[in-house]
Amino acid sequence: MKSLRGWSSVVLFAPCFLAAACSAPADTGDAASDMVTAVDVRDVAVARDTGPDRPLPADPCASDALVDLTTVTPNSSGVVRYMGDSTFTRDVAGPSAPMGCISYMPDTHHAGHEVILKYRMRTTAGLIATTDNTGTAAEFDTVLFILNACTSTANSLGCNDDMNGNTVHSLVTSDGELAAGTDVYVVVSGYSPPANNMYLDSGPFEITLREVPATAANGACTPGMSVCATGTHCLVSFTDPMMAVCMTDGTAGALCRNTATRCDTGLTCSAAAATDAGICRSVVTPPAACDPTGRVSVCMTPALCERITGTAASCTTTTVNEVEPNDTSANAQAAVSVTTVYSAGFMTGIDQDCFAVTVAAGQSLVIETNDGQGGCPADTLVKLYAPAVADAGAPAVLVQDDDGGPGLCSYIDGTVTTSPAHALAAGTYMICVAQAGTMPGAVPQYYTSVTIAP
Ligand SMILES: [Ca+2]
Ligand SMILES: [Ca+2]
Ligand SMILES: [Ca+2]
Ligand SMILES: [Ca+2]
Repeated sequence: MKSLRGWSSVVLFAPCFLAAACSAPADTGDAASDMVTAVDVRDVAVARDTGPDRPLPADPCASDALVDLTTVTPNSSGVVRYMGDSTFTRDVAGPSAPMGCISYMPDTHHAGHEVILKYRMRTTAGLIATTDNTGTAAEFDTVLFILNACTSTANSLGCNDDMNGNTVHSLVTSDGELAAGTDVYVVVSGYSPPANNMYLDSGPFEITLREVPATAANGACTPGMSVCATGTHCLVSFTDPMMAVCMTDGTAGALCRNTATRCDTGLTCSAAAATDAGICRSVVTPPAACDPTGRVSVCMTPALCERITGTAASCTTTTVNEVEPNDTSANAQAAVSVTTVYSAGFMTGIDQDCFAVTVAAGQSLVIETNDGQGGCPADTLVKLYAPAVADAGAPAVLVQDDDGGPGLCSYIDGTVTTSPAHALAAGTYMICVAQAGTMPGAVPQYYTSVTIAP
C-alpha cells in the first residue's frame, strides 16, 4: 500500500484534451519502463499523492500501487477528495467491472487503466463516489466500481459507467449500507478502448467520496443517486411513475433477492437464472385482473394480459388471428364490434396489419400493442383512421401513437376525454399497425388489443 506522505510533488504534464495530443508512451508491459505521474493537493481533505516517478506496478491491488485513503480526514462537508492520474497505468491488470455495468457490453470493451483506492467507512452508512468533478478531464470516460476486496473474485458493491446522458463521468452508490470500519476498494478505471476519438480511457481525475445515511424501506429516492437500506432498492413506484421509492427486495414489483428464496410467497421472479436480476410478480389465471405493464403480475401461460375492459387489464386466452393480406384499408380484417385481441406477426420489410372496428355513437377506443406479458416484441406504430367517407378520398388519420405502450409498443387511450379516440361518431374505423422505421426485420408474434369502451 502506497504511503501518501513523504513524496515530493512532481506534476509531469497538463491534461490531454484530445487523444491525438497526448504524448503518453505506449505501455510496453515492462514495469520498469512505465512511470506514474504525480498528483497534487487541493484542500485539507484532499489525499496527497505527490510521489516522484516510480515503476508502474503490475497489479493495481499490490501494496505499492493501492492508494490508501483509510487515514484521510474528510473536509468540513464530510467529503474525501483524491486527485489522481491514470495515464501511465496498465490498461488491463486488475479486477474486472461487474457484468452489465459498462455500456454496450458484452463487446470488446472493458474497464482498464485502474487506480484503486482503499477506503474505510467512518460510520455505518451508504457510500457515494463520483469522478464528476472539475479535476477530471472532460474527455476521460471513467468507470467506477466498489469492491469488498481487492481481488479478481471480489464482490461488487456497486458500479457505474456514465452517471447520466450528459457526461461520461461516473457516480457510484454502494448497494445498501456498509458497517462502520468496513474497508472497501473503489476502482477508478476507464472505458477501454475509448468509444471514439472524442474520449480518453485514462487521464487525470478528481474523485470525491461521501458517506450518506441510507434511505429506509418505502422512503423516496432518486434512482442511481440514492443509497437505499440494505435489502431494498430504488425503483420507480408502480402506483406513481413520477416517484421512486426504496422497495423491499422480494415483494411484488420489487427486485428479486439474491438468495434461494428470491420472492415472497405467491410471487415468482421474472428472471430465469438464479443469478440474473429480475422482478417479483404474481402469476394469475384468466379471467383475473392483471398488470398491463407486467410489473406486479403476469398471466399464466398461454393467457395474455390485455386491456379488454377499458384501461384495466385482465387475463384472456381468446385471440383472433390476423389474415394476410391485410395491409390496406381495402383489405382490412372484417370489422368487429366487440373488444378483440388480435394475434399477428410482421413479415420482413413493410408489413402493415389493418383491423376494422365498428363503434356506436359515443363509444371510445383503447388500442395497445404488446407481447401479452407486459413487454413489447417490436417497435410498433399504430394509426387510427376515421371512417372512409364515400368520394372523400383516403381516410384521415384521427390519431397515431409510436411508443406510448410498454417499451417501444403503442398505446392510444380513448377513455381520456381529450383523446381523438374518445366519444367517437358511429361508424367503422380502421386501425393499422406497422413497424416504425424502414425495412425492419420479421417479428413472429405481437398482439393488438382493440377495446371498445362505453
Ligand atoms: Ca463512463
Ligand atoms: Ca402481419
Ligand atoms: Ca399485413
Ligand atoms: Ca413504437
